[in-house]
Amino acid sequence: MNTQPLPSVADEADSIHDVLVIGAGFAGLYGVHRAAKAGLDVLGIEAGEDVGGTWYWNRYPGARCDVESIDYSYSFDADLQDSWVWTERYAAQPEILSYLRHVAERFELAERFRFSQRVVSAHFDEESATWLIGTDRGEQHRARFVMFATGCLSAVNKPDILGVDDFAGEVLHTAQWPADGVSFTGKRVGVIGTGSSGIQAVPIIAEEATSLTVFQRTANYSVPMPNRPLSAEERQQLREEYPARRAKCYYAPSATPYDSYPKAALEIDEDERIAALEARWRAGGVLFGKTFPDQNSVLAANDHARRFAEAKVWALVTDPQTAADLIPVDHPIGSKRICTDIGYFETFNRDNVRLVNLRREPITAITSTGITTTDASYELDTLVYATGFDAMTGALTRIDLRGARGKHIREVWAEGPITYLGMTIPGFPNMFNLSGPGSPSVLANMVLHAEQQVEWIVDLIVSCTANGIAEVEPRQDSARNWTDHVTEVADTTLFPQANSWYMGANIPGKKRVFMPYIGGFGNYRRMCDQVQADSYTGFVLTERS
Ligand code: NA7
Repeated sequence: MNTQPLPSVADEADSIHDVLVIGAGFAGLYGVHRAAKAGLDVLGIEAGEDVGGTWYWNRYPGARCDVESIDYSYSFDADLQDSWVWTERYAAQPEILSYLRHVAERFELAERFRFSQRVVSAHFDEESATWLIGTDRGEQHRARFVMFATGCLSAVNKPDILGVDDFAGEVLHTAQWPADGVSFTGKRVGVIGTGSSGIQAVPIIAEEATSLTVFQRTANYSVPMPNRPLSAEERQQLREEYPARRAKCYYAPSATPYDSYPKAALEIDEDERIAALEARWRAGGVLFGKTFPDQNSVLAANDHARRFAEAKVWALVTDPQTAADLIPVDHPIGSKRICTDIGYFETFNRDNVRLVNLRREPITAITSTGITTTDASYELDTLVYATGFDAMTGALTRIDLRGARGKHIREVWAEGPITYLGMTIPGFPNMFNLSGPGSPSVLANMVLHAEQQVEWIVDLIVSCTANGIAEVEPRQDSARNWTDHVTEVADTTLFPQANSWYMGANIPGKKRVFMPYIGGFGNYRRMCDQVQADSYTGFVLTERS
């Protein structure tokens, strides 16, 4: 927990910072560091007691990143990159949190943050061209520019089920997990949700609990995570390869160094296809979702990968009805974020684990003692919600965020999030949203993505400061064109066919639109660089006397 002395609130309310950064995750920490390094007066605000963002909140058992640790780490400082030792190929939550604490300490970032306060309002004051930010502690802070580094998977989704507040036992959400951990020993546990979080937590909870009941609304595709410790020799080799690896990632579609199979699935014969799928399955993780270049755009190509993954489930799960229930029936493989597991399907062979298919027997109510479905009552001691997030837009739309002329973000985004370059919003001058809708975001390695955006934004703020620009705002037409482009590119893929959180489909009433930019991180970076090189085309830059 951060214990650094902070300026008094009274001091704060009167001063105008150059930049406010909201959030102390990967993006926010680097935002503060980069802005401070550029000589800007920067203040960070964070809802948690400490740094970490996603990795602070998601402490559920089994939480692990599905991008390799050596890629899912900062590249901006060679000494940091060289000196930090990742112990596993895919880092678990505690190690990523330790890494972020180390970064905060190394670059003296924690003292620039006010912790344990959640931003509840952000209003643009046209008179002074500044943002006024209010927190749930009653503090107010003012700045010329604001960066929302509030995460795309941070606004927790707890479903509105009849009787949701009636359960008398322990209630947990994977994204609000107690720091002290939870004991499942001797407990009858229920987990609602089978996305990445549920799929990671289930095998571990099953080992400890007396019984585990998994309530599944939609089956998900999941690929084994080939995790293992990294040996000293491997680490040495990786260190030597790092510069070339990073250089490739900076312009790669997902900001990771892997390519798809060199031929399309439909160009090759069955033997070659199976060999390629098997190799990719063994390589493991989310990469299976793009084994072939045509896999996410041509349904027939996707079907090959889908059938291959389904055969794996049949081979792993003993009970035929359970195996059938665990196989998705409603979306192409990869069009919902593919999950990465350690022993998920095998867990359903345990005597103490059962799967409830909510498509066959929907939940009718949560009661004081458990969950009632149309077919049965399940008695529980502990109820775990692994029900995800109001992704990509929720962190902004849930606060009182008003831009110029008092326009609320909920009004401006009512028909889906409109952005320019995924970072800026028309009507919201001097405001930047990191990893937001309209950027590659969740489709890329989020750490390198955060570095790219932060550097671009800080360059823009420095340029405005140097040139007497008081306000920078994207033009309405440039935002419209960008957002249309985001949709057009998505429409060339199979992704819009799934009821995913990418589409906002998991939140009742949310506009159905594919939110991240699927045109590739490298292409996105080039476009951002071009806008900068062209003196910020698409923006209105306003001087003030
Ligand atoms: P996800 O992937 O959004 O998964 C949430 C799960 O919760 C999913 O299986 C949902 O089923 C289920 N859910 C949500 N609401 C309900 C209700 N009302 N009843 C039953 N089941 C429900 O969130 P995660 O936290 O697992 O992962 C989010 C991302 O974090 C992940 O993709 C990685 O990028 C990291 P549904 O599919 O909506 O039918």
